[in-house]
Amino acid sequence: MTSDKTYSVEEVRAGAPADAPEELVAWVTEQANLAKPDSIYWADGSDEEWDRLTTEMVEGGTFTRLNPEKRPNCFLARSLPSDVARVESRTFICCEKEEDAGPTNHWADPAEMRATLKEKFDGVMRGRTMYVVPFSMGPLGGPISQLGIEITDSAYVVVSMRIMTRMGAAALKLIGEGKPWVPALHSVGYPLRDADGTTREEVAWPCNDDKYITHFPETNEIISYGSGYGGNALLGKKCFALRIASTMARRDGWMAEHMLILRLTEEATGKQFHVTAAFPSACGKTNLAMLQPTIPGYKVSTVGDDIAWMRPGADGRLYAINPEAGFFGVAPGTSYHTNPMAMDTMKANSIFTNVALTDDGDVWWEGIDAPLPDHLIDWLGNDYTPADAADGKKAAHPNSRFTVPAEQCPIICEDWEAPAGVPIDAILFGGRRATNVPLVAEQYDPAHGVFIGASVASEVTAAATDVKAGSLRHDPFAMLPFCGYNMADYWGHWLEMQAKLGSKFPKIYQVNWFRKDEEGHFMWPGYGDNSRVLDWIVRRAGGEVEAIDGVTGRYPKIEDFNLDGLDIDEAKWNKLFEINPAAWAAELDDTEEYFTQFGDKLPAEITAELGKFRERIAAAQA
Ligand code: O2Y
Ligand code: MN
Repeated sequence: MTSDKTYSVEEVRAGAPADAPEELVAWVTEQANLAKPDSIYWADGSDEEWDRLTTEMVEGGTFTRLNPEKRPNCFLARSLPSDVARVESRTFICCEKEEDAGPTNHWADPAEMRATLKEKFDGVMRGRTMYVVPFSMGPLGGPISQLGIEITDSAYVVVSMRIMTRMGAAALKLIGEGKPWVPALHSVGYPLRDADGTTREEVAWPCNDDKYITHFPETNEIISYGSGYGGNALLGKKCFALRIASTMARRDGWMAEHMLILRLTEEATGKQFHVTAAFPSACGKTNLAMLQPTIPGYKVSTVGDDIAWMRPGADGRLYAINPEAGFFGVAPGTSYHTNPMAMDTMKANSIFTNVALTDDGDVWWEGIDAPLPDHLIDWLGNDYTPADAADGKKAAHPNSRFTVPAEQCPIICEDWEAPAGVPIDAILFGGRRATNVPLVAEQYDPAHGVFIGASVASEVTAAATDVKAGSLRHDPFAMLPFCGYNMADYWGHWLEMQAKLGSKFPKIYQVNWFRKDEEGHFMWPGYGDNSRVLDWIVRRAGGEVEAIDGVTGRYPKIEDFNLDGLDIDEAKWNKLFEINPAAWAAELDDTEEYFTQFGDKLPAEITAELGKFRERIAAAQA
């Protein structure tokens, strides 16, 4: 029988890098004595470490090395079918008062959750290595950046964190200098030995059917159990950079948002505009972040594709950084047609999860440029032929992912790592809406902008496994699964930030690329043609063009909007902006009902916006 090892602080200290501070060593010791790993390893983020861990994972069956001629230094992982996405139903905000989590979060009492997790973590790493992973969200040492330490028993998480964050020795050095850090504890929940010494075999994708993705916003802690996948396990991303950071941001007067950041450069003048945009999951955010304009005169460069941290600068404007260092993008549908820049980003040094494998050791997914080959290994590890496709089976999981270093993006913005961020000119809110929502609308005033964000709703796709695909779900500010506190208080925080920055706060725009005609065809070409909408927005935000007052906001005049080369005449244009007052009255009833769940936390400004919206509908009906 193998007995559990007890770790002394001195022993952990001896194995730790010299600059690990005492409080960190103490925390690691405490977690080691609970989880009982066979060994502790401090990740340094080096190439040597990457090579060693990826090789070990190839040998252990977690990774398949892709053809080095086609995809150098790239790997494929296959998860279990029970562990393919974020699990919103098992995501908890643990704060003292339930009302502080609000009606849109799963709340848990912190003491009760700690007790539950203590049991789950007792011995959970037996037979495994405990990896200690220091990381920075945002450029190392930057004024908007934050530090964290993830403890994990998954080597897949370690190498993924190396891509997605600034991970390793440099982050630890800052922690050693006394900078604050967020503790993030993770286990896949699959010990290789139990308390009485009985062992079990390692598997390619260890995880547990029972999952807990927990956040303690009052103490800035994260504890995740049972999943090895994506947002559940790479704790710098949704758990830290959104749920915990949103609560930090509220306390400290900044903003943590589920937004891409892009720079639009007017080539003739060199003038730069920066836009952030919030879309619910699976609305093509990565595509917009890497947009290739179809209209002449503009160049887009990418600052971030998923998360923005924004702070007021000394000049009173709002500045944004991308806290991440990589992209964790949805593979299916990504191609040289839809997103050539993402395709070029993933040529090397990337991890693919749950995509299909070709016979020559490359990756394949539905919607990639290459036609379906005669034979593949699908995401489940089974042979896959065109007959399977004809049966409706997918070769790649719909939520399969590429994990790629942002610096490899050919259009990465030269200032993407600017520590103080880039100044924001406009903020977009979008969703996947077949009906009602026009192509673009500008806020009437700041409170209307917050109303636009609060009333975002989108047709659901595969990422949220616990919601029926195709149905419309409210997703305020695209933050529904990511806001670490009461959503109505979050709207209040936006109103406060707007009041603080006054006229320097960026104008807000509602966009919808997904409106369909009566035959069910998309009315707007989307992709690179979304540059036309950005063109109008930056000219409008800069006061160059007028707008027409409408029911949902202010709309472009057709003559101010670049439609050159598109098959969109005035009739089609009008359809893109058509308002059906009865349909909007019904939508507003639904929005109002949605808002009632927030009770008296709902800001009065939002209630007032409902009233103004009803007046605009009545005027349109008259
Ligand atoms: O399913 C997951 O674990 C990933 S979800 C995700 C990944 C990258 C960017 N955004 C999202 C999201 O759900 O918003
Ligand atoms: Mn996202």
